[in-house]
Amino acid sequence: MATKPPKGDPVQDAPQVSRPQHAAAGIPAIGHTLRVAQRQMGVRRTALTLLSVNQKDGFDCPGCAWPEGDHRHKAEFCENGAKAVAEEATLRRVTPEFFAAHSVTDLAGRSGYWLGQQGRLTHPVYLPEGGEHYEPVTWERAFDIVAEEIAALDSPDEAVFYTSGRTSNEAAFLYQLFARELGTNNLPDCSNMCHESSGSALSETIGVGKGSVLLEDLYRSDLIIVAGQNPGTNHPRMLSALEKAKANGARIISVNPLPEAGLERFKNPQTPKGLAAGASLTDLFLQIRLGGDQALFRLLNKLILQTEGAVDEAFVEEHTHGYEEFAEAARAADWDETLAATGLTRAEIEAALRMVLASKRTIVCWAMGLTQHKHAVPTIREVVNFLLLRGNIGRPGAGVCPVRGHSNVQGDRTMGIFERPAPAFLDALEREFGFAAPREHGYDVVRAIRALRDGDAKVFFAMGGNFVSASPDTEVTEAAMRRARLSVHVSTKLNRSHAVTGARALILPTLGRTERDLQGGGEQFVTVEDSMGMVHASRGRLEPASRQLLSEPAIVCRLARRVIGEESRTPWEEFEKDYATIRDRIGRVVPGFEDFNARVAHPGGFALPHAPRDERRFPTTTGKANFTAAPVEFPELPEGRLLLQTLRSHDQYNTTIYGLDDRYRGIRNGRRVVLVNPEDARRLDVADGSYVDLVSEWRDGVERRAPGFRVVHYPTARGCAAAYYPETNVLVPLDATADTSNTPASKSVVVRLEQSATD
Ligand SMILES: Nc1nc2c(c(=O)[nH]1)N[C@H]1C(S)=C(S)[C@@H](COP(=O)(O)OP(=O)(O)OC[C@H]3O[C@@H](n4cnc5c(=O)[nH]c(N)nc54)[C@H](O)[C@@H]3O)O[C@H]1N2
Ligand SMILES: Nc1nc2c(c(=O)[nH]1)N[C@H]1C(S)=C(S)[C@@H](COP(=O)(O)OP(=O)(O)OC[C@H]3O[C@@H](n4cnc5c(=O)[nH]c(N)nc54)[C@H](O)[C@@H]3O)O[C@H]1N2
Ligand SMILES: [Mo]
Repeated sequence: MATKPPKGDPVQDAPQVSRPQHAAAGIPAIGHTLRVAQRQMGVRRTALTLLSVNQKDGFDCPGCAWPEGDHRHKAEFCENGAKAVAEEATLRRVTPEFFAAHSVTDLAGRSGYWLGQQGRLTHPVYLPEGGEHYEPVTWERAFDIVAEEIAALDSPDEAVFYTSGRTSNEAAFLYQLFARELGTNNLPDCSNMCHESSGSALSETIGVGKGSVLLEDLYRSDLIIVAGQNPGTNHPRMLSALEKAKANGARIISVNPLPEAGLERFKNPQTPKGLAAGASLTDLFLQIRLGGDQALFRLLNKLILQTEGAVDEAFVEEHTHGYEEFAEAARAADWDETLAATGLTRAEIEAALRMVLASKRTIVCWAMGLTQHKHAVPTIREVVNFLLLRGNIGRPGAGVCPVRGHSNVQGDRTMGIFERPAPAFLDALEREFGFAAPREHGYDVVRAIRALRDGDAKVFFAMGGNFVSASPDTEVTEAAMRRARLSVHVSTKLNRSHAVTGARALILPTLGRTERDLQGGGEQFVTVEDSMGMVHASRGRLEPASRQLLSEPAIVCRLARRVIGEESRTPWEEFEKDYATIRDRIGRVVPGFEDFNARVAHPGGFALPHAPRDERRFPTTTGKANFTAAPVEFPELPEGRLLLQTLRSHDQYNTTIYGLDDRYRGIRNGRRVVLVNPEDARRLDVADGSYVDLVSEWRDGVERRAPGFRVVHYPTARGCAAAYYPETNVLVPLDATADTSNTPASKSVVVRLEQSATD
């Protein structure tokens, strides 16, 4: 089973628990960073590499999508960015000899941590049908195998092309072009599991599925609400921005079931002031119950409506639609229901209201705490209602700020990685490349898993990522993947998706961000788009991990030539040689990228247009910003159960585990822990330090169990629990997804705790 570290795995999960910390990113963080980095890269390489992260002529940090400031420090990296870099720039190698020594069965029995620790993939390798070991294969043969299996399909819709969010704009653009020339829109991506709910809610309400603020807006804001996000771990550079905002007078409300260290206090290692003082970031902490946010914002909206002069009537009149219906729904908001849904007190909500009313420029930031619930889309729409009411969109210092995850996940979507592309995008693609693009919607992640499970999809191709570990319902997903005829992974590092495969499997090793990309036309750079719609160049400096590696754009070009061949009029060869020629085409297809090559040459890059932000123009179906009025929902919790959120520790990047510690939360040397409020623990009779199985309860009656979690009494909101992803993905039912966006509801899994059977 996927859920327990196997006996042979030297990684022993033995959690030790101490008190959580109340401050993030101080001096210990830097010392820790260097130690982690040096273990992977050695001292000299560590210094060279970390110095070129996020510099104007360096590479974009593969950590998160938080934007770089204008004034880049010589050390514009954070602890976790450095870990992400070290993971890629490691000197360890996974060679053909490694695969000769370890069978796939052996690999399938290892923990994700162990797999990742083996180092960088160096050669293309192939697992033949019935084979026990991956064997080296030439690139030509690898592409032949993909072509064979695609040719054997009844329809191109039996192939699925997944993308993770590190892929560059250039590679992403080519990849979607290839899939569409082949004839399918089956382009699921990690965004389907991530910010899809934000995209759905924002495109419907403001007409653009992206955030409406730039970094400068944060600095000019007077209230920033951070809801459902843990920046101290997942976007550490955001803490510097919040610190600066505070210095300029902003106040901060954090809304979270957990008291996260970074939001409590922040010791900025990059400013002497921060070093000395250790700023307290949060002015008001609302310890909300999981899934209570829609109710909270709905009630705040009612209270705003009830306050004389609080609504920006001119804005509402001129720029919005649906106000009356929304106001009626908001007026019906109920205190008792809200207090039950949120677990907050009346006084706390009134304190928040005072801060909201005192603010002329409000920003709401959020991440997975809002997007991964059944009612995620109406929750984010309610946030939009909240901002619209006081004219907080399209005004400096105000707006929506969904904080993206993967460093280019936003850019990939802009480049057309989407299973439901806009007709205008396909029209432009057809005009530019002279082919008929498929119009039928493709599979998102959840639908792709069902298609594999049901035999409707037979070839699975992944541009990065770790599909089987990142996806919900691990056992269902793994069984589905094993039914594929062929699974192919373009990867930098070994992961579980290489061990749980289709009948035949390929691993295609690729260059990472940090590495020099030399092609026929000379040294290449690529481009990325950050969370705030800034596009800039990224140029690797290090020698590639192996001479066998191909870049992602080169892999797509060769694949397309082999699979589509003469039928394609696209100049794949030219694209491979010179990425500037790809950017020329992007400039002609994707709005906002006109004159791409010239503009990206500008140091720091350029900002993509955003109609609501730039001109208060809302390109929605009504031509206005839409208020919405969904019924309030919040998760129901049967007696004796807890609501489990699955989240990240401080020592992981999604399914990549850097180490077994979660320093800020006081957890060391183990990941199989479940954080439970002490009151709930008493009620459920689970002692701190005891071991339980987490058993998820879902309406299909199937038992989903994650065995052997150490109980940690922890100050989370009542009725709620937390445990790490991906160990708990086995508990998330495939069908438990957000309405509209179909994002797995990974932050609200109903579980019961059962005393673990002792071995
Ligand atoms: N170092 C590091 N950086 C990363 C990543 C990583 O794994 N490691 N992952 C990247 C990716 S892909 C992403 S998407 C982002 C993820 O960034 P986050 O969204 O910060 O990641 P999570 O760990 O899932 O944390 C969710 C947070 O929301 C809170 N929360 C959960 N449910 C609710 C709720 O119902 N309401 C409210 N108000 N709060 C809630 C949790 O307590 C937690 O603080 O980070 C990116 N950056
Ligand atoms: N239960 C639960 N499940 C979740 C989440 C959750 O909060 N809870 N979060 C969801 C979210 S927000 C996301 S974004 C997904 C993440 O899903 P994915 O993006 O699929 O997963 P990652 O773990 O980020 O992928 C790591 C792998 O990417 C490869 N890789 C790294 N860099 C590169 C590169 O430059 N090029 C290529 N080709 N490959 C590279 C490496 O081989 C590495 O093993 O997981 C989702 N799953
Ligand atoms: Mo994500």
